Amino acid sequence: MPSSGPGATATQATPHNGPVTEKENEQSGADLLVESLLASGIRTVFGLPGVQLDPAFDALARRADRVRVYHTRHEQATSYMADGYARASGELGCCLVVPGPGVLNAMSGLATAYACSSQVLCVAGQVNSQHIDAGRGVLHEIPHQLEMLRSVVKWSGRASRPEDVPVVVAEAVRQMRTGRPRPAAVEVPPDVLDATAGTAMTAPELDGRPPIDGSRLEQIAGLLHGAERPLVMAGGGVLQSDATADLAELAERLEAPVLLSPNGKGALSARHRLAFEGPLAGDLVNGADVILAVGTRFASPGGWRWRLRPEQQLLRIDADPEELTRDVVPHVAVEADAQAALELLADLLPPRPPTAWRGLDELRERVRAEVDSIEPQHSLGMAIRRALPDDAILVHGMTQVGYWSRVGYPVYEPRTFIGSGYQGTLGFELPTGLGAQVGRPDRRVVVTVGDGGLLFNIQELATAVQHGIPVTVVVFNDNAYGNVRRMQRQRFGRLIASDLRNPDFVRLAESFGARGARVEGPEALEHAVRQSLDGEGPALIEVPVGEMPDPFPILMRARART
Ligand SMILES: Cc1ncc(C[n+]2csc(CCOP(=O)(O)OP(=O)(O)O)c2C)c(N)n1
Ligand SMILES: [Mg+2]
Repeated sequence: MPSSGPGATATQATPHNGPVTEKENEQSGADLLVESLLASGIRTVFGLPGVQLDPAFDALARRADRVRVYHTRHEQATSYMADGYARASGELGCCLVVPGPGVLNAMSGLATAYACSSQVLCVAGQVNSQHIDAGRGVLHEIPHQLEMLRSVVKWSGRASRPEDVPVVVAEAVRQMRTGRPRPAAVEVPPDVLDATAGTAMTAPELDGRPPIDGSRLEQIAGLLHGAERPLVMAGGGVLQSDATADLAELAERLEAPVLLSPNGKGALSARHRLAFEGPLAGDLVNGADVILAVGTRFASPGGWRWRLRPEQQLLRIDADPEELTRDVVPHVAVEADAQAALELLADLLPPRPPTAWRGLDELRERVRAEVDSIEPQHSLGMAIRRALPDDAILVHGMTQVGYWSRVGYPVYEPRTFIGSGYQGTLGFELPTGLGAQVGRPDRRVVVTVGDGGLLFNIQELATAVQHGIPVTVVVFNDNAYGNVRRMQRQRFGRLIASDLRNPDFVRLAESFGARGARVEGPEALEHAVRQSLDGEGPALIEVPVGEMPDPFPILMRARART
C-alpha cells in the first residue's frame, strides 16, 4: 500500500503495461530500485547494509559501474552525508538504511535536511510485507515506520509490489524536485526486493510547478520601483534554486541592499557592495519601506518572524505556499521557484531613480566592528577563512566559533557554507562535511566542531580514511559542552553534566589513519589548515580553547530592535 506524507496524495501503483510473458524480461524489485535511482540521476548512495536490504545491496554490487556506495559506521552518518552531498552539489542525496533502528538512527539527518530544505531521498528497509505493523516482534520491526518517517520528510511512500518501485521512487523524486525542495522517503520490504515483475521505468514528472502569477509579479515590480528604500531579504531558497546571478541582477537594478539569512549566505558574495547580514539587520529592516523576501522564512536571528510597521510593505516569493503566509501575511505573495521569479522580475523593472538609502557603507562598518568584537571566535574563524580559497566549503558546527560564523564568516560563493539550520543538530558536522566533500571533490572542505559534537560521530573518521575523503576537521576543545556550561553558570549558578573528559584527539585521529595536529591560537591555526590542504587524506586539527564569551547577545540583538 503506497502511502503519502503531509499534504501529498497517495501514489497508486500502475498496472502492468500488458501481460508479461517472458520471465527473462522480468526484473527484481531490488534491480528496479537501483534502475529507478539511476533514472533519477542518483549515482551515489550512502548506506549501511543489513538483512532486509541484502537484495538491494546485491543489486548495487551488480551496478557498481554506475553507482558508488559509501558505507558508514552509523546510520546517522548516511543521512548527514547525503545532506552534505546534496547541499554542496545541488544533486539529489540518497541514503539507504535498514528498518527500525537503522531508520531511527538516520532520522536526525533527515530532520536536518528538512530544516535546511535539502533534497535527500531515504530508501528505508522494512520487515516482510505480511509482518508490517503486525506486532510479532520480527527483527527490526517498529510499528508505523512510514508515519514516523513522515514527520521528517515532505513525502513518503511504500512499494508493496516490485512494479510499484519505479512509481514510488519517481513520485519521491518529483516531490523533492518540485516546489520546496525537502527530503522524501521510500520504503521497500525485502519480499518486494526479491519478487520480480516486468515493468517499465517511470520518469519523474518535473513540470508540475504551478505557473507564476504574472500579475502579482508585476505588482511586486511596481511596488519595488516606487520604493524609496527597497530591501531584498534572501534565504536558502535562493541557493537551492541556483538563483544567485538573478539575485545580484535584481539587487543592482534596484540598488537595494540584500540582507542574507545564515542559510542564505553565499547567495550574494560577501564582497558585493550590497551584501549585508548580521546583528544590525534590524536597522535595514526598520529603515526599509518595501521589503522583498525571497526563499526565506523571514526570520530574525532569534528565529522569530520580523515584525513590521503597518506602513511597511512586505512582498514574498517562495516555493512553499505555507511558508508564504506563515505568521506574517505579506502585501503580495508569489508562489514560485526563486530563480524563475527573480529572472522575470528583473525584466519587469524599468530603470529607477536613486534610492533614499544613505550610509550603507557606514552601516556595514558598524556591523563588522560589532561582529569582530566577539573574541576569540572572530580571530579563530578568520584564521580559517584566510587559509581557504574562496570556493572552499565550510561546515560550521554547533560550537562557539560556528555560532560566530553564521554572521561573521565571509562567504564568497554559493553552496560553500553549510550548517544545521534551525534543527541545531549537534554531531552533524563531520559526516555532513564528508558528504559535501564527496559531492564536490574539486573543492576543499573544512569542518568546525566542538569536542562535544565531534564525539557524536567520531567513528566516521574511519569512513573518511576508508573511502579517501580528504576533509579537514578543526575541533575546538574546551573539555566541555561549552555552550551548555556557560548557560548553566549564567542562569543557575551551578554546573551539571556539561564537563567532558576527552581522549587525546591527535592520537585518536592517527589511530584511524588520519593526520592529527594540535595548535594554539589563530596564527598557528591558519598555518595548520593550510598545511592540511596540502597533504593527503583527512586531517584533524585540535585547538585547545578556554571558555569563550557569550556571542548571542550581539548575534541576536536584531530581535530586540524590531
Ligand atoms: C543532538 C543535540 N543534542 C543536544 C544539543 C544541545 N547542545 C547544544 S550546544 C551543546 C554543547 C556543544 O558542545 P561542543 O560541541 O563541545 O561545543 P562548545 O559549545 O563547547 O564549543 C549541546 C549539548 C543539541 N544542540 N543537539
Ligand atoms: Mg566544547
